[in-house]
Amino acid sequence: MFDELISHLINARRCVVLTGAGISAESGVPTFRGKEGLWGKFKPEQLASMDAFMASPKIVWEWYNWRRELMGQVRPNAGHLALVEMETLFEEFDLVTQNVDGLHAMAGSKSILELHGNIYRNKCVDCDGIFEFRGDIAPDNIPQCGHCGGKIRPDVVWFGEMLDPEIIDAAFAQSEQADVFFSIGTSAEVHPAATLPVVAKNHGATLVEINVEETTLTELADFHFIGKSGDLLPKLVAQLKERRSLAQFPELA
Ligand code: BJW
Ligand code: ZN
Repeated sequence: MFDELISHLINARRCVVLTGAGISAESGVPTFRGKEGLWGKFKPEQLASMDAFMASPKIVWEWYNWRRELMGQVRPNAGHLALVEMETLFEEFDLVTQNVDGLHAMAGSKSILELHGNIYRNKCVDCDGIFEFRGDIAPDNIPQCGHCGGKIRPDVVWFGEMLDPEIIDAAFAQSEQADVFFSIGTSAEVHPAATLPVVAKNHGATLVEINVEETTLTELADFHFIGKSGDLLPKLVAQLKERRSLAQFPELA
C-alpha cells in the first residue's frame, strides 16, 4: 500500500507533519467539523472568539472546562505513538499541530509547534500574562490577572486572532524546507495552518495526506490515503523502518 511513498521517504532528509483534530479522534477527542464535530453542536463564533468571551465569559469557560475534563481523561492513540517513532527515522523531523490537547507531548514527541495554543494554559485577556493551572475555572467567578486585573481566558487561538508569530514563522520555515510533508487528520480549512502544506508543495516537498475522507487538499497531494491515522500510521512506520534497515544492511534482503 505504501511502497511507492516509501521510495520517496527513504531519500527524504526533512519530514514535516501537520496534524489536526482527526489524529486525536481515536483517543476520544471530538473533531470540530463534520456531523459528529463540535461545530455541528456549537456555533464557533459563539465560543471560539474574543467577542464571544467578552459577551459571555461564563458560557465560554463552561465549554472549555467541559473540554478540559474530557481531554484530561484520554490517552494518546496508535497514531500519536507512530509519530514518535517516525521522529527517529529522519535526519530532521518537525511536528506542527493545530491541536490544543497536548496528546503529542504526552505520547513523547519532542519537536512540537502548537499553532493554536494549549487548552491547559491560561492567559490574561489584557496583558497576555500566562497562568499555568489545569483545574476548572469557576465560570461564575473567573480569576483575574494579578498584574492588571484582566480576566483569565484559555491560552488558545480564537478566530480573528493572530497566531504567535514565532511559532507560525517557524512552521512556515520548516514547511519551506520539507522534503516530505504530511497533512494528517485535518480538514485543511483553517488558515494560516492550511497554507503550510501548500507552501511545502510549492517549495518542492512531496505532499502526503492521511484522512478518513477527502479534503480540499487531496487534489494537491502527491499521495493520499483514506483511513484512520491510528490504523495507517503504525503500518507506514513499520514498513519504513523495514525499508530503512534493508537499505542499511542490504545483505538481509
Ligand atoms: C480523521 C480521523 C481519523 C477524523 N484519522 N483523520 C484565509 C482564507 C480564509 C479565511 C482566513 C484566511 N486567513 C485567516 C482566515 C480567517 C480564519 C480562517 O481560517 N477561517 C476559515 C475557517 C474560513 N483564521 C483565523 O482567524 C486565524 N487567525 C488569523 O488568521 O489571524 C490573522 C488575522 C487576524 C484578523 C483578521 C484576519 C486575519 C485563527 C484560527 C484559529 C482557529 N481556532 C480553532 C479553535 C482553537 C481553540 C480550541 O480548540 O478551542 O482551532 S477553530 C478549530 O479549527 C481549531 C482547530 O485547530 C482548527 C482546525 O480544525 P482541524 O484540526 O482541521 O479539525 P476539523 O474538525 O476541521 O477536521 C478534522 C479532520 O479529521 C476531518 O477532515 C476528518 O475527516 C478527519 N478525521 N477522524 C484521520 N481517525
Ligand atoms: Zn493582565
